[in-house]
Amino acid sequence: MANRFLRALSRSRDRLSGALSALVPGRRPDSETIEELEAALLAADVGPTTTAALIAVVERASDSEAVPALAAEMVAMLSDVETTPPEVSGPRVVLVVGVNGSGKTTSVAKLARFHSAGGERVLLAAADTFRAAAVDQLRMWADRVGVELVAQDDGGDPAAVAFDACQAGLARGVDRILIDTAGRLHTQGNLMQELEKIRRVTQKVIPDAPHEVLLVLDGTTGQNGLRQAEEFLRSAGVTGIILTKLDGTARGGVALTIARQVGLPIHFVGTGEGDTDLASFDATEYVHGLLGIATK
Ligand SMILES: Nc1nc2c(ncn2[C@@H]2O[C@H](COP(=O)(O)OP(=O)(O)OP(=O)(O)O)[C@@H](O)[C@H]2O)c(=O)[nH]1
Ligand SMILES: [Mg+2]
Repeated sequence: MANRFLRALSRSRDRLSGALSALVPGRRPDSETIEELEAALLAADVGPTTTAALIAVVERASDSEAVPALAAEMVAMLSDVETTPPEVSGPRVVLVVGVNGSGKTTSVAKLARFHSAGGERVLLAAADTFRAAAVDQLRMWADRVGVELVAQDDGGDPAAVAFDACQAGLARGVDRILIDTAGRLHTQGNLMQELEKIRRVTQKVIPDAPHEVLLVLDGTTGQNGLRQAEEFLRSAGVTGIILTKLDGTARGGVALTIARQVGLPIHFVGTGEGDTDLASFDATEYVHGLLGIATK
């Protein structure tokens, strides 16, 4: 199967390729080669601590093993934090959160398409009531993808929309309820409380909801995005990441730092603006795409 991350990671791969080609099998990497690799990893947005850990592995590797050792360590870092979403008997409630413009609404549409294609009945909740246009945007996607939508005419209160959506989803027997929320910064206390309120009202209908809280992280924001992830993890109980906009940036290395430093699993990667531009995460495939290793 073709590597699904290949196109989205092309610029990241370009950034690493020079340094990787200097790691020749049968020759111990000299200090210049190591320095070049270190600079390339940092430039691809692998953070300093994670880069140091990777360099240590390359330095310890035997002459013929530098690239495979680097790849194996990267895969291990990403796999360490992998989790399987909990088993759910009724509708699975997924809350989608993140800062403004990170790609939440588009990701909700992509997830709707992905899970409908997998045979699920999906319902969207338009709980971004901050802007009138946000509801229209989600409605457009719901129509295009062919899934149900719960919204309130006048926008309404986000928690009320989430509540309605859970009730409707339960009554209709849907498999998955995806709640789109307004963009917010972790520093906006009132908006973070609003998320908490959304959680609470979903629990009134479905006691163990939300089953997943997905943080949509814009892959082009680099190390800045990591702070966001840490803060959202603390205050919004994030369970996993959707890493968007990797196409068109050379910062694909950030995935490693998210895993190692923030400790959150990446569930999906956004690879473009269309509703099919979503790839479920696979550590080996991702690393092979990043390092330009052919996937068998
Ligand atoms: N290239 C690319 N663009 C993306 C991706 N995901 C989202 N976008 C674009 O990013 C822009 C913002 O996307 P939205 O889904 O509206 O972001 P949002 O987080 O819902 O924004 P707010 O609701 O305003 O906070 C749009 O132009 C999307 O097409 C992606 O994976 N790749
Ligand atoms: Mg939105």
